[in-house]
Amino acid sequence: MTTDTPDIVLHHYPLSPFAEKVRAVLGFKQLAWKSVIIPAVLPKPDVVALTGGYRKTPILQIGRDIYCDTALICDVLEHLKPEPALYPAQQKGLARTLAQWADTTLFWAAMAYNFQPKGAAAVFAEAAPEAAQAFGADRAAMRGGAPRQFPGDAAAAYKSYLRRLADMLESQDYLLGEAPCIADFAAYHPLWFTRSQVPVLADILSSTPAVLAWMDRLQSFGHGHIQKFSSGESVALCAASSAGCPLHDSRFQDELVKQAKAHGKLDAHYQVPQRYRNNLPQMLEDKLRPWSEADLLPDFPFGTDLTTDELQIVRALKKLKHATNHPTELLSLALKSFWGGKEMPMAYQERLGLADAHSFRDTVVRRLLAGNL
Ligand SMILES: N[C@@H](CCC(=O)N[C@@H](CS)C(=O)NCC(=O)O)C(=O)O
Repeated sequence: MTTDTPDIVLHHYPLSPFAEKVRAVLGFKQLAWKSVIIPAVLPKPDVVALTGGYRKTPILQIGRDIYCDTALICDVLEHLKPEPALYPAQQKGLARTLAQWADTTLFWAAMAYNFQPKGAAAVFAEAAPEAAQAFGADRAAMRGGAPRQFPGDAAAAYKSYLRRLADMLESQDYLLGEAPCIADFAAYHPLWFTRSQVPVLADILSSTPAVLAWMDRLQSFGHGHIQKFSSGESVALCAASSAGCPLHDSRFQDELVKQAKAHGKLDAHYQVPQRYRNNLPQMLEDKLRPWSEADLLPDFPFGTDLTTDELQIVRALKKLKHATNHPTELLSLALKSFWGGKEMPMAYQERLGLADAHSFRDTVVRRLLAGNL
């Protein structure tokens, strides 16, 4: 991994198909990552502490940021390492839509097929009977008591979906072309479960050899470079990253660090690295100036309900507000206004409630604004 790629931590367990989707994407992108093994059933205290309540698998952690749901996780990985791409330029919408179908319709049919009594017995062959019972009860509670599809119905649907995939692979190596995309990884993981976790039921795949060959191709990417990590280490990483985040406004960092130290979330000697201390509005303004001056950063890129007159007033008010904190600016503004003799249009005066202004304060404000319209 290059030094500017942050630590990627995946919280998962080996048997999880959705985790296999992400592991395969990590392999495709040849990323290095830290692996935290989490429980497959509740309770999961460390997981819910990190997510704030979400219990599903997998979750992705980058420093103090936690990403739930594999659709989002894949977006984040694409952002971190854009090549090789998961979202083909010309087919982004199609790829996402096909992935969504695979993560839902295909997944549920496949899992109902995989967990028919023969499959469940194979999955829990080595486990204690209580483990199988706990798993069944946990998943039934997750489904809100709703039954799984009947195995016969699930098998019929699964077969028909496998044929659809085979059709797509007739003249190309991957579902949408010659390179894998998000749709391939989404369709792969439920089938991976059938093939590797319930081989007693894997015969269903043999009538679509093109699908098996495609699975081999996806499997050959591997899982990337894995390093073991404990859940305690991941919680510590989260705590240690909190104040170092480059996104925190530097004006609030000292107070945040003080609070985090008081609550034992940060080491008493922690100091925000110098490179994050200049995260100030002025710094952003300076960086963006060339584009603002070239008129490439409109104030309201998505449009505004304000009229042109109102926009002009807002600009003048902003200038005035800024000047009140900068005495020399205020002085030159005042000189310009009082000697310029410019009048504010009546429509503006009315809009600001200054049309009938007689007090000294209102008269000064009206003059100051008029000079800077
Ligand atoms: N839409 C979610 C679905 C994740 C999901 O259902 N994962 C299963 C494991 S494959 C799960 O969370 N099972 C319960 C658990 O692990 O606690 C995603 O894409 O991440």
